[in-house]
Amino acid sequence: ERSKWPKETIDLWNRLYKKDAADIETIQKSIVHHVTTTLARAAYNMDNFTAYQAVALSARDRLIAQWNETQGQLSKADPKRVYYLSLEFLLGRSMDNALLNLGLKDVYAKGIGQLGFRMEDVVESESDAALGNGNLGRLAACYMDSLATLEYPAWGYGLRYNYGIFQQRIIEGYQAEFPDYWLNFDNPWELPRLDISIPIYFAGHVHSFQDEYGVTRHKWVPGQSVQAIAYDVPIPGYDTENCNNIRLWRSKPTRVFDLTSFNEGNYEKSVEDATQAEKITSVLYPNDNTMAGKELRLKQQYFWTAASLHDIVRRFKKSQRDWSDFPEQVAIQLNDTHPTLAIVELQRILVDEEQLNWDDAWEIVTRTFAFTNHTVLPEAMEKWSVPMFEYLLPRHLQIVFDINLFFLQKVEKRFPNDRELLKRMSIIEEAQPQQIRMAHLAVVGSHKVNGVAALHSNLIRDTIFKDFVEYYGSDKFVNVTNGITSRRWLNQANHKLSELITETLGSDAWIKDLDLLKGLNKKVDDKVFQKKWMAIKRANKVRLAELIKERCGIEVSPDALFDVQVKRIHEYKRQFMNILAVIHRYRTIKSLTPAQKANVQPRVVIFGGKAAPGYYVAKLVIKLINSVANVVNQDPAVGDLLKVVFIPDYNVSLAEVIVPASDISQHISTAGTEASGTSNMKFVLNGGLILGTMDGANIEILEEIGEDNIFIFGCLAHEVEDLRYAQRYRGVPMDPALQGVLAAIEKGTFEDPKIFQPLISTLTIGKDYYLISADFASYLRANQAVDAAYKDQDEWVKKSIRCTANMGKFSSDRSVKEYADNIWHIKPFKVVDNQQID
Ligand code: F55
Repeated sequence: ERSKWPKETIDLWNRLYKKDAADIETIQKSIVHHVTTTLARAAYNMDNFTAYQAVALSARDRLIAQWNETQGQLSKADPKRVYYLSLEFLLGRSMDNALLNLGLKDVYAKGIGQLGFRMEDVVESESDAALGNGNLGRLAACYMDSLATLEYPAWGYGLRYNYGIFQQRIIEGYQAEFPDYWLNFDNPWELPRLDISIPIYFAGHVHSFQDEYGVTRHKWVPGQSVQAIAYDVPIPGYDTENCNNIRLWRSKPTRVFDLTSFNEGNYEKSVEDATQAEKITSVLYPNDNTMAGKELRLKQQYFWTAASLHDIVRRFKKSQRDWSDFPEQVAIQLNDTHPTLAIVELQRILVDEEQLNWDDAWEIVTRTFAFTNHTVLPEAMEKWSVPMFEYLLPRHLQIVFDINLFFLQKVEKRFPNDRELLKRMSIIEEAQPQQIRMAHLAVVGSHKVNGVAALHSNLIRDTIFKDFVEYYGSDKFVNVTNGITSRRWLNQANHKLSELITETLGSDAWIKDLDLLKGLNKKVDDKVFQKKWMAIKRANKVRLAELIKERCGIEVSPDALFDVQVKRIHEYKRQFMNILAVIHRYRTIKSLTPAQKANVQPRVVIFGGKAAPGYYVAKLVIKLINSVANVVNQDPAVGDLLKVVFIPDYNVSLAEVIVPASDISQHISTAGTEASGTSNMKFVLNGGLILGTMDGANIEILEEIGEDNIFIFGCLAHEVEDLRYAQRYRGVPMDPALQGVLAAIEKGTFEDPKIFQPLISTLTIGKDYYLISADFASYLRANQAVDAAYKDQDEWVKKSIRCTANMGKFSSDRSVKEYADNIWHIKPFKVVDNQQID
């Protein structure tokens, strides 16, 4: 025990334990030290990747020091903490961010420059940590950055997948998936905690008995066990000593169980069991916004929530407080329904293991959890089949049924004799077999439920959670509009623009207070400033053009309008509508006289994004884009007037190059389907304009930047239902321009039309669920408005500056503060730069 050490021992520690100085020589020494010892390389045998590893190890030493200091001071003060449970953390690269947040970017750049390396090359040697599908996972990463920067005591909990989101290659125009084995080379950004090993159980049966007071109690007698091993990823805040943590769990076989099968003489089975155990954290499920319903996925969810809760409860118990204080010390945020089992697991711990009575336990549980919903799409709603759930988690199933029973009894009391209402609100769906509705369980087990943009939060109140709003009252259902971190998405990704902004505002305080960007509004008409602004955009476009040349072999002109749609491929996001409009544009250009062609605004249409491997129609969209690109890009009648590009393997670090280079980006989901969108925020923050629908956060972006600086088209969310109805039952004809486009595909303009038949049939009258036909005419008009506006470069630059200037609201610092104040009720805890132990 440290507190029992004699004074001399403490003094000795304090003399030896000194934070490293941040001068160039100390830094270089530490890099060289890691090259020659940790990496066992000679200086002359060093490449960019080795340099990256050495810099990473050197930065990591400092992160560990900050991490230790933060966690030590937190343990002592023991303030309320928030735990962010997310199955996905899409962190991307770490090095640039770590150096920025440590405040050591410049000195490291100089240091390695003198050692013969360029910082850009070293930074680019790092591969992405891609433990996420899309912006649900990226949101978690932005929130972790903001939590640390705002000095909130917060931990993330997730899984350490061996394989992140698959790597996408395009083969003959089709998506092909390849494994992303990102741990091939050691990951310097994680700290393995091999000593933290938590047993996690599955299957078995429930033992019921009477306790000494004659009360019936239940005990789970599990049939299988695995171990959860902790890996910690330090998350430093920007310009602070605080360093938070993301704890990722990895599954490992349990020794005892191996030996049991081994002793039975069944060696093969013991090895097989071990393999099954390791499989749990082997791979990230690659579906976004669709539910797969696989047993292994349920195992992942329980493994992760049980390990995390075990850890949280252990930390709470150290303080020897009363259980009723638990919600005063712990807030747990559920990132979508994926961690909803945590609600059941905490109730099980409190009732079965800590012997609390049901109602006291349930009060603690519901005061602890809050739930973020990210979608209203029916196919994305998580449901688990009762038989499968019962086999893996027999005791948890009983608890779910009890939670449901007590809940429905209360509903019945408030709204008597309404069987339809009970059926609608039940956590159990009466199907064959029965299904557990995880969203209902999450609502019932939480004290706050939030959507991720104003429209979306209103929609969930009016649709999927309508009955619950009536029962609980509307205070439980709140909005927290998503945000993005200005550190990664402006300062790092667009460093030149960032420098111009700092120079113009006279300070870099905007990096931590994004509303300060408003100061740029007074520069909108400043010609010198405009020129600098456009020069930076052009340089970013040149950089992207080089990347396109290198990765796709396509030559594009940086003087053309860069039109970008990068995001997961999904029918509701309507990449299909985009490529159909590109075909329309192509056909129009082909019909023009040379004189008319001179007036056409040249455009490069850039696509990127992954389709879920089992999502056939989405994969056909990728094929169509590539087929169209093939024809258009080689047509001499078109030349530079139109180029079409599909950039393979879209990921976070590609986004960091693409986002700052866009003139227009497309966020064109059918109104009411995109919960928020966050890339829309990234593009506008970087001075790119939006072509979009009145959906998700587009609406709030419009409110902030003004309608003159955004191109909006299409039907509104409240019109969607009527439009679908009209289409289905009143035989509304297909848009004529769209008919022309489909005819062109069908006559074989872009490869064998048979390939695309399943895609085209999604537009059959009455089946066009995402309303491409209904929105097509206004989409084409909006595209023309974009062309016209871009031709007026004097006005365009003003729009671009106004975009950036008015994006302060969309900082994830603002979002996180709203969560902290209104949902978690936690306060910042400032770590003091104290290098002494005591
Ligand atoms: C991943 C797995 C499952 Cl099972 C379901 C959904 C996902 C997923 O990746 N969802 C996702 O990314 N949702 C998005 O969340 C963003 C952050 O809130 C929103 O901006 C976006 O609108 C929403 O689609």
